[in-house]
Amino acid sequence: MRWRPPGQGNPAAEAHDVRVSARLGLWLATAFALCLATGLLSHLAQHAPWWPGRPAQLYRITQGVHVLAGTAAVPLLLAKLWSCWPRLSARPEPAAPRGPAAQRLGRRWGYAAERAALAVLVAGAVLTLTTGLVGRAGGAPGPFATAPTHHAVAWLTVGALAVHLGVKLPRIRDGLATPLGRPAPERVGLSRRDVLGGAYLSATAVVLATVGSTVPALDRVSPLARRADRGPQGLRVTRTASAARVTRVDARWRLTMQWPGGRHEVDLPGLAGLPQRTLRLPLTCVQGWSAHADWTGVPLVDLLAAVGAPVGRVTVGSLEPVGVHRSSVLPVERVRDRSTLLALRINGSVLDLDHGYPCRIVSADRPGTGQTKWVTALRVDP
Ligand SMILES: Nc1nc2c(c(=O)[nH]1)N[C@H]1C(S)=C(S)[C@@H](COP(=O)(O)O)O[C@H]1N2
Ligand SMILES: [Mo]
Repeated sequence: MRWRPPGQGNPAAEAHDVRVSARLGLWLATAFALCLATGLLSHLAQHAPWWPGRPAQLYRITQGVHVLAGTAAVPLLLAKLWSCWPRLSARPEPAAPRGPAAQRLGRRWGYAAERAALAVLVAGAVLTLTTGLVGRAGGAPGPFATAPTHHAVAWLTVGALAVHLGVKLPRIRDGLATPLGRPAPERVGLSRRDVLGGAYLSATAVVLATVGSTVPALDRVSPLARRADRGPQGLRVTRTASAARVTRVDARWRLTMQWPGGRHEVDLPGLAGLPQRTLRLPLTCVQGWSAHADWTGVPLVDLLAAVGAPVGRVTVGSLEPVGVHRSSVLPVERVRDRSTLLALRINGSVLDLDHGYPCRIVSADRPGTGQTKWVTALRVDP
């Protein structure tokens, strides 16, 4: 179905016309582009050993923007789908009955391909945002792997979006270049401006409602933000000790360090007796929230030197019996960095059990998944 100038079509369809869809599409594509760029950066922060770890706030910003742009995309996508709906179900204009058979066949296949890409785009966008929201809420329970699903459907969406933009470019250009105009007098229902205004307002509202999780200074304007300062010792806790089934740490606790050809055990007074370093660092979760604290502990590299261990990749083990984040791996670049601490204190006092007592990893610009709590073992692979 070709787009008709207003006045020529159904007067109830004003809000569905291509000027509205194109403008919503522009904002939605901007939000998706931000999500893609920051998603890739966050992925590197999680997985690339060469990720610099500086500035210490980098992951906090990339992941915060990622989650906020994804959140803003939800009302934009709903409005966009609603505005395009009549055209989604439209049939193509019949091919000229007397045209060459090959041309008619080509048109039919072209149409089928475009529709298939559109189906992937709609399903992919809905699934990407849904899995993103589930991840933001802490992940799905059970074996459903939220993050890999999110990544896979995001790539499908990006591919389908590229096809869609390529096919629709002339129409998008038209739609954006045509002024919104006054509401048609015979209009029924919402005007173009109503729909756009509503969508922009909702996108702004959901961002403001949650921005405080990422930018603690704004948590007054964010009723839905999870306050960073609500928790033991003035810092929120995502995974409590009881949830991780770490109920108590007894006096026999030792940190066991192992490397090829060597092994050393140190108790808590032993660790506390080593030279300590205090750093103000953010703790950032993939869910988008982040919080700052002063962390005091032994730089990991100093600890290795003190016990005569070589420097290498370090696998960190915790007291947590099960759970995906009970262990983590620090690439050697991170181990060498003196801002990677085995932290014993938070804001000046001994870590609460919920914060990882007796010690936890805290490293600059490291995604939360690697800030392992309740550490009990370090294995060094030089
Ligand atoms: N042992 C252990 N350490 C862990 C986790 C965990 O589940 N178990 N969760 C990690 C994640 S995903 C985050 S975001 C941070 C959050 O720290 P918090 O639970 O103190 O808020 O801890 C990390 N350290
Ligand atoms: Mo996390």
